[in-house]
Amino acid sequence: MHDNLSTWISKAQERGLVPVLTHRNGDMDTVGSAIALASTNPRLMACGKHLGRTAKQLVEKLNAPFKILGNQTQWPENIGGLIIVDSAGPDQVGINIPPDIPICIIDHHATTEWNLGDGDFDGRVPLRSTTQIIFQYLKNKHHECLTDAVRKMLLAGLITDTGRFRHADKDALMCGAELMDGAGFEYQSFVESIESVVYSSSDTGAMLSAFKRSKSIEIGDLRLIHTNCGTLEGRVCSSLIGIGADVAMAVRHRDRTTRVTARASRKATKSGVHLGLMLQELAKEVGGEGGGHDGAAGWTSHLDPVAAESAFINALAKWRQMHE
Ligand SMILES: [Mn+2]
Repeated sequence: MHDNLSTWISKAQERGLVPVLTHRNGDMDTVGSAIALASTNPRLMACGKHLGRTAKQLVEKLNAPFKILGNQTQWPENIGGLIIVDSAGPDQVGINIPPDIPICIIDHHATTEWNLGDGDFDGRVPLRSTTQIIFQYLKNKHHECLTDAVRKMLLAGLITDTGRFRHADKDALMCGAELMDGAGFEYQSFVESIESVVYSSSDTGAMLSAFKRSKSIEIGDLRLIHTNCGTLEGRVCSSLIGIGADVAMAVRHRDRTTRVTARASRKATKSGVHLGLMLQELAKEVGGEGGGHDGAAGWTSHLDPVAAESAFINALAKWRQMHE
């Protein structure tokens, strides 16, 4: 795979610029992957719709090259190819993908909505984070690019996507160790620096209100806690898992779009819950786009929030009956 990826990239950069586009959530895995990969060639450019909190902080601290694309982005004429990292489908980047340009997908999600053609490159590998795929490629093909800054980008993506290694497996742990092997910085201080994301008092207030509105229901042997909130849904859901939910779900409604964010405990996924596949199926049935991992997934649709909430609860009950 690494030889083919390297060939695809060199052909693309001969034709022109090669944007490396991130998922619109701008999380550390997608941003770290894009910046690390873009460091291998001057014609590669890391860019995307948004930088999440942790990613923004690290990009600023390391002065890493990343271009935020506005809503009216006009792609330059001379694009030789487009690389998209950590996104399970075209709608997840939040920007229209120019037609008739070869694309390269590098992703680790369990579900996928991409339709790839002849000149496209399929770099999908079921690992715990996209940064692992990028690290393996750099290790084999561009070892000189593994500077401390690039290692930090990759490590931060690995740490956040595995929930501080709680959802890691052997490969993810080994990747962490390899990233530290030869690094000129200390692991503990680095973790402390990326964990020190400061929440504003309005963020904390929004999360507290979301907890107050939370409702707990039993679906078979599963305890579902669900709520709605306008920001930091992922953080709210993982906190709800921390207080005893098997599955946590938060609904956000903005600009006539309803976003459902869901998390499941390891106990739940081991007993057959797969939120990514469940939400992918639900989106096919009632509309919108859904997918992700077994324990972390999302679904965006134009349903009203109450309808989306009950659709999720029904889907989970149905899934439970079929996959227990
Ligand atoms: Mn990821």
